[in-house]
Amino acid sequence: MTKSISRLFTVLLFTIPFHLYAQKKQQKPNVIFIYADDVGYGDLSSYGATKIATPNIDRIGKEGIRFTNAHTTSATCTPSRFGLLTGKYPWRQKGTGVLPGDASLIVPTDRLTLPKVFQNAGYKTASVGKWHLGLGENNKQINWNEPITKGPNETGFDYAYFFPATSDRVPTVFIENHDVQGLDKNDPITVDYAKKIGNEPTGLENPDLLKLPASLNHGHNNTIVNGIGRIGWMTGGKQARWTDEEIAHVFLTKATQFMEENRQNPFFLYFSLNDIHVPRMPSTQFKGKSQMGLRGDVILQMDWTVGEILKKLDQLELAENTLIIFSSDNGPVLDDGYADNAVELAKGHKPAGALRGGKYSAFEGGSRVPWLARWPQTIKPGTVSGALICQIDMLASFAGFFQQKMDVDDAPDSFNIIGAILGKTTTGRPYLIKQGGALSITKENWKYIEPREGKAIQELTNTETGNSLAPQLFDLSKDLGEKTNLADKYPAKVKAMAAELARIRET
Ligand code: NG6
Ligand code: CA
Repeated sequence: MTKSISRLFTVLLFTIPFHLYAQKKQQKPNVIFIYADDVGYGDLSSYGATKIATPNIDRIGKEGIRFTNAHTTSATCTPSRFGLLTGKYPWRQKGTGVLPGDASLIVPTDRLTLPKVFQNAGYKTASVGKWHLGLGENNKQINWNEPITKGPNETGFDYAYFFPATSDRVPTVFIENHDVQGLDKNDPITVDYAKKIGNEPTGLENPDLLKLPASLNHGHNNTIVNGIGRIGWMTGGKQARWTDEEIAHVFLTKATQFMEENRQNPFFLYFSLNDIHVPRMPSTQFKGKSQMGLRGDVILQMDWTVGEILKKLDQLELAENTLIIFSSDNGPVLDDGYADNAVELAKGHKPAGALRGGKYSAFEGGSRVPWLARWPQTIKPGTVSGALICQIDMLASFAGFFQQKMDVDDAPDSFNIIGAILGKTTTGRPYLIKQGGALSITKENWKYIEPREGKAIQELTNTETGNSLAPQLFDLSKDLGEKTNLADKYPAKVKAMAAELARIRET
């Protein structure tokens, strides 16, 4: 009841349907959501980076809008993507943490999803790039040698070209819709995450075969593919295995093909980049081109990729009526498993900018991310917005934009804030719950992180986790870096925010 009232309220308050935006009678806008991996709040020149330049991504903001208070739901990939596609906080569903490469699909196939909103509006939809939301039936082992039963196609994407999990996890293959690409039936694929299978070299036993050594103690030392030790073991599928240096180009080709094929009709492209996740393996074009080693090189590669998408929009004469959004799935990390010297070579570059923490953290560094958007017909160039927005709001915002009705059970945590997303208002969502390890709630200028057991520093990645047995309260308007815990000074505020967090958690 309360939920439906609040939904009605937000629909009335924030709905600005599509026809009010369109200046002349025309086709609905194409929407491209570019989802980079592990890009921090300080990694782009438009967000203050000085040691690396990202002119193409910055251009989106210059010709459109740049957000300073935009967020993921979570500080890692799988839950953030789950939130984006379902409009539901990932912590409401078990098993939404970082998934292995052989996990079952965790996005429900019988509920509204972000791509289905676009399908319902008559769009062609595609998912190109990293998937990391599981595949196949619940608790059933995936057979990689047959068509894979459930995945992006079943959750709302007409077309999909992707890899299953992360590039540091097996199986290291591309899948088009339901089928592993380049598979030789006489060399079937087997995958295991519990034990070694087959007799191929592993990073642990054959470190001499590695072109990119693993960092100490991170793992990443199972089956070696393309000279890189992975998480998990695989056998077979030799011909189907990717070359890491080609991933960015392969995904870009598939993305631009989809744009070309759909130039005559509205499309939604979810373009989920492999960059800048580990293993950072730039193509020859970008090797050694930054002054920051491999991590810098893949930032340049990512920026180039975005530039190619912008070029393609110009070539197809689609730029004017396309909303293109760039964001990231979680905050930055330097050492995430491979000895690529990212820490040493950062030389003063601050991947999280002024924020505390990074990937895996409950502090802002984990989940406050870049978000730039351009839609020339609608968004005023050069807008900078401090509206509180979250990727989880894409679903209800676009449902509102198309004036679609949603069930109360659909996207329960998604707000229709299309006005903020398109820069028409700076009123964003009223509050936001985020997940590092601990949950936090942000409302107006205040952020409360609930007490949580566990280490204050995750040693492997040298991340401040935000874990503390004491409640933490920060005034983000004065202390974006979350340096001064004000919990003792404002006990009533702590109590109120803890109660609100508990209430939302239980709804
Ligand atoms: C972690 C991996 C890390 C990365 C991450 C997923 C270890 C020690 N670390 O478990 O390397 O793969 O999972 O990243 O295994 S994410 O961006 O997809 O969430
Ligand atoms: Ca990520």
